[in-house]
Amino acid sequence: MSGFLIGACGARSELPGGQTVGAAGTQGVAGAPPFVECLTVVDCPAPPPDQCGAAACIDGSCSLQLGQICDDGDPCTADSCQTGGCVFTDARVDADGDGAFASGNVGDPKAPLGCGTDCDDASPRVFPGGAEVCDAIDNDCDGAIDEDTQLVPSGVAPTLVSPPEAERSWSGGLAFDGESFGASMTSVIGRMQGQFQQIDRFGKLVGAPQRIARVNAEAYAGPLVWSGERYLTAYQDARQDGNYEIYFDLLNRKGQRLIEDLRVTNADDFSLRPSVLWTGAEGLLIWDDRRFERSGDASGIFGQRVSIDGQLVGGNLRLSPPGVRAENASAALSDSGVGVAFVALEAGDAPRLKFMTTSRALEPSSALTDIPFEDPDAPVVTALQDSYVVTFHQDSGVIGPAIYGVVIGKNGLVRAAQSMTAGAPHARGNATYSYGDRFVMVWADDRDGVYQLYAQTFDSKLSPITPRLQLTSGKTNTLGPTVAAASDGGLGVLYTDEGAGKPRTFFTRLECGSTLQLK
Ligand SMILES: [Ca+2]
Ligand SMILES: [Ca+2]
Ligand SMILES: [Ca+2]
Ligand SMILES: [Ca+2]
Repeated sequence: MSGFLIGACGARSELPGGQTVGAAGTQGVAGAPPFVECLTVVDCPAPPPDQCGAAACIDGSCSLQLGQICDDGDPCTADSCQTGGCVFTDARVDADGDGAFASGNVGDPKAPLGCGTDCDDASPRVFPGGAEVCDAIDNDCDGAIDEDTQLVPSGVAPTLVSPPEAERSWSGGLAFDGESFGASMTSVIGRMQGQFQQIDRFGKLVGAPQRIARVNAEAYAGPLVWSGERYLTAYQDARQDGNYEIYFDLLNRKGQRLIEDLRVTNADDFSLRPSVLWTGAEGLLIWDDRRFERSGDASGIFGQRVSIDGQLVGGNLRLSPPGVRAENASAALSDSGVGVAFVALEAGDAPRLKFMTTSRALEPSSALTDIPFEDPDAPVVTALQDSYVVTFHQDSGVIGPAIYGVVIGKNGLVRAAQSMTAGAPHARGNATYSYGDRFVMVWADDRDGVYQLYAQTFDSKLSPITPRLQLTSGKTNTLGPTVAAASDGGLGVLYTDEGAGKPRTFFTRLECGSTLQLK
């Protein structure tokens, strides 16, 4: 090609009109080629986008006449030269479509072409003037998180979730998928089975309940976690000759199974009570396991990593130390790893509360913390920004009068231990939701003569920062709460109403209200 061009060119010593160029956008300078060979103008360098000018191909050589440089001095516009004149266009971007342009400007690499006021242009729930809701996010870009908000009763009657054909039903797990809730419950329909029910964020049932396991084998419904795209769940059932083993399933937002039931344990004796965590990359299961009891060793707390397409990652991992009789585990994910609380049965079957941390790969990363307390039962772990909280009740054969809490720093030291509720003969069963700097706890106590559910928000020192709210007020015991937060800041609560000998599963919710309106 170049041979043709050279052959086609005329006398190369004669400079064409205008200025010759050696590279796009530069004027001819000493040392640069005196001209660029061309067949047509498209072979020639063009002026830079923000400068006017005209290129030409004259007698096989490029010519570039440079004109006005377009610069309005405004970093929030894109400068260009079009058809011989400067054009300045608004270059601000609103990537999340909430009407507020990204903050920053062209000099800010985090917000190119910004110049707006949206402090998070990846979230339509965040913009100046946005409604602040209870979601641990600064929705109105004023630098304060969840200011002037608190949970308030919705005023809506609870929704019966378990189906009419269930002879009995108990709450299992609850999660929010970005639009609606997913609930799991243990229902007796001939035999026990785990069922999934989709519930919209106002508490209305969506579609029919789905059985969670493919095999119908005396299953207890377990917790649900939403990955952003699918639910993870784990449960125990008796399909292996009545020997309870842990299984794992993936469900879509309607509760339809996406994989074959994945067997997690193959253990002598029972494996029970799985917790499920989602790290953002894989699932973590943590459960009680008695596989070593018959060989003279103790029951233990075990863990398993699971991939998002339903494959085991590595094998079962024993988390609690050998020789410690451990059961009744709860786990929560923090920035730094996983906090695990459990009950260890010591000499004379005396229960003691223990806490340990692991990495996100479930490698134990701390020694056991012993939490001095008589007869602890049913611990629940909550991860805050700088600490873990373990909440639990007391069972010495008689249920104790309060829900208790301890704060454990990331270094494993216990910072406080105290009763968090008061005023009832008995309190039991709690569920928590973390906002990072505070958490809401839902529990059951019988100050009214029957167990009713209550909710209250506590700070990281376990001090209450909102009034206690009553969630249920029927004539029969309501127990077994499990909670999940919706994107509007509301809190869904799934629970069991024991009824008159016929337990059923219900859903209720708290709304996120403005304390300014309440005043
Ligand atoms: Ca925006
Ligand atoms: Ca935004
Ligand atoms: Ca704010
Ligand atoms: Ca907020």
